[in-house]
Amino acid sequence: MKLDKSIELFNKGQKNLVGAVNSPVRAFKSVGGIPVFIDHAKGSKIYDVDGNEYIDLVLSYGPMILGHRHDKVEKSIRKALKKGYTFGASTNKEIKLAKIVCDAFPGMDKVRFVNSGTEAVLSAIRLARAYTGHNKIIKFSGCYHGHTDALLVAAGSGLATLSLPGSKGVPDEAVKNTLIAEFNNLESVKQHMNSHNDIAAVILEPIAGNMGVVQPSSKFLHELRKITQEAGVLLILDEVMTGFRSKFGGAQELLGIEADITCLGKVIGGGFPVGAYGARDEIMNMVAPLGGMYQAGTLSGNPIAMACGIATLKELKRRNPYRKFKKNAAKIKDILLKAAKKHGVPLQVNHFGSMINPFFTDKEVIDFETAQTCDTESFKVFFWQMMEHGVFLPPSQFEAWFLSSALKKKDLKKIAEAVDISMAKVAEKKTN
Ligand code: KE4
Repeated sequence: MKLDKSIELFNKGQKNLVGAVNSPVRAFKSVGGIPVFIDHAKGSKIYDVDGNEYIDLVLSYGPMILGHRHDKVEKSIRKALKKGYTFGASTNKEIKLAKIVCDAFPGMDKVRFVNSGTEAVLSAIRLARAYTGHNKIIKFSGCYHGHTDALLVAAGSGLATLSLPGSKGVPDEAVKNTLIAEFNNLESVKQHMNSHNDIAAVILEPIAGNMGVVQPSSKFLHELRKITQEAGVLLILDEVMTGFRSKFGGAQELLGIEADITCLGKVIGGGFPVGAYGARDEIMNMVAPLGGMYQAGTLSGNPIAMACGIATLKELKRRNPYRKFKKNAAKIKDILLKAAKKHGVPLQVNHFGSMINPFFTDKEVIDFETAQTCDTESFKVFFWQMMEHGVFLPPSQFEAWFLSSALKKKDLKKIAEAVDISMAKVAEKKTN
């Protein structure tokens, strides 16, 4: 596989960019080799600077749910561009997107747009503290909520990939109010709640996607909602990844649970930088300029990003691709398990809606601990073989794969061929 130009750009990028990337996972650290640099994308395909074509199962870690450069979305962006890029004042587009989002989330009366999932989460934490007057936050090991200091402990995603326990530069004071519980383990939450009377909120990904895809047991979520409700502890559901991905709206409606505060990102910007946090009026009315909890942003509600988000969500609502997502995810799961069985490779596959990923382990993956039993060396072999055979995967065992509505039957056929060859290679490497 020719990667000359990516290598050239990777070397050139070292001078003025940290590791030639603007987000650590893009450096391919956990799979080794040189990260590919992308030239362009359209529909279900993405093309690197050396002209290699791939079926894209990264989708920029979620946003490109309609595939790349969807005609209707692009038309809306071009139209918005003609009016100007940003004004530092409100536009009707922010009201339009806010209505679409709030109508899709029963528990949400108001929303505030920001520029990333991280910003949405850090604002939600501050809001929970403002509303309850308490400071402690419970998070779950393996869940990743962006890089806000208070939550960079026992996180997933890049931190799980890089096996960094936390992060340098995060002072102890910043995490002294953060308590760690175990996903799918209610006792670990109860212990904290019985030992502390100043807990503001519990935050979790309703479907974890940052330790790989790990679903909550149905009892866990409902029990968690019950005990937090009874204790006056807010439940923050981080749907930055799951929002609009498993159904139009959030995973919470599918799972039959309602958050006090919901965080969103990725899909709601359709590829432009948009994050959001929302809740019922009595909570959101605490946010400036209505209340005393301050949060602001120069480009929050940016009109081009709003236009892209509106067009993306409108097309998602019209297309309603969720049944197809579920079908395709089940097909890919079947392809992976069949190939693993054929070649004698221990494999688990978890999926939820249009998020899916294989775990190279013989243990059922139900939390961060079991996710950590994966053989990341096998994943590394699998990853590069899939790249060689035209399938672009997230370069980490602990990142979810994403499906778009642009995925075609012939793409699934190609994925099946690539999986079979890649699994054979994994088996071969394991025996050598
Ligand atoms: P951003 O600040 O990256 O927009 O969102 C942070 C975030 C918050 N919550 C959840 C559940 C998330 O998954 C994320 C970001 N996800 C990672 C991928 N696992 C983004 C990719 C990256 O870090 O480059």
